[in-house]
Amino acid sequence: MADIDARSVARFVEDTAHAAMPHRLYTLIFPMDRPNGKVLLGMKKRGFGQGKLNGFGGKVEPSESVEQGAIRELAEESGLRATRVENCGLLLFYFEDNPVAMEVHVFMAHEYSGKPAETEEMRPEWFDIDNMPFSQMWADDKCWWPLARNGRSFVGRFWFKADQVTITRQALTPVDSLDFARNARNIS
Ligand code: 8OG
Repeated sequence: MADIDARSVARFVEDTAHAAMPHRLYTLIFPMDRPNGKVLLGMKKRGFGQGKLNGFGGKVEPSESVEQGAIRELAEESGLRATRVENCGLLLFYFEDNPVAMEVHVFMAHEYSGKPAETEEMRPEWFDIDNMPFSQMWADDKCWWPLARNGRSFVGRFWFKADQVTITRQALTPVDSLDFARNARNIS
């Protein structure tokens, strides 16, 4: 099926029925300032997730690796150039009115250059990693952020109603490593 990205790794963590769904690949990257306990979020000004605070990211292009996509989206949306990133999570989202699953590869940016700048898509702002604005974020974020914040890797699956707010089912698992995804995608 044209919609199934060959680099999808969802089949490693999904049951057969879900693995047969088309999956679209996305990235999500959080610039971290560990010494000051801060993370850079952006207010999404348009499109899917408009009005929410989130990390930076978007669709992975066919011509790039997942990691390259994360770095590109961060530069486009915030002006920061990431020089050291870490893949920390795999998130799968199923919306009741959408036959296509979202496969989101989550990264932390530990080193980067430049200053955050507002773009057409995002208004960046630093937040305290222990006082996150969850009421303005996607509903699943408060579930897995504590793992990400503590440097743990994770695989999460969330089933949303069409309202994009109500979670009807969820499964979140800390994992020792996401190497299975890296090896399968051959990202570096
Ligand atoms: O290209 P576009 O901006 O539409 O990509 C969607 C972005 O939103 C992408 O970075 C993945 C991210 N995203 C979801 N769902 C969720 C979610 O539930 N929580 C968070 N934090 N990000 C999400 O698509």
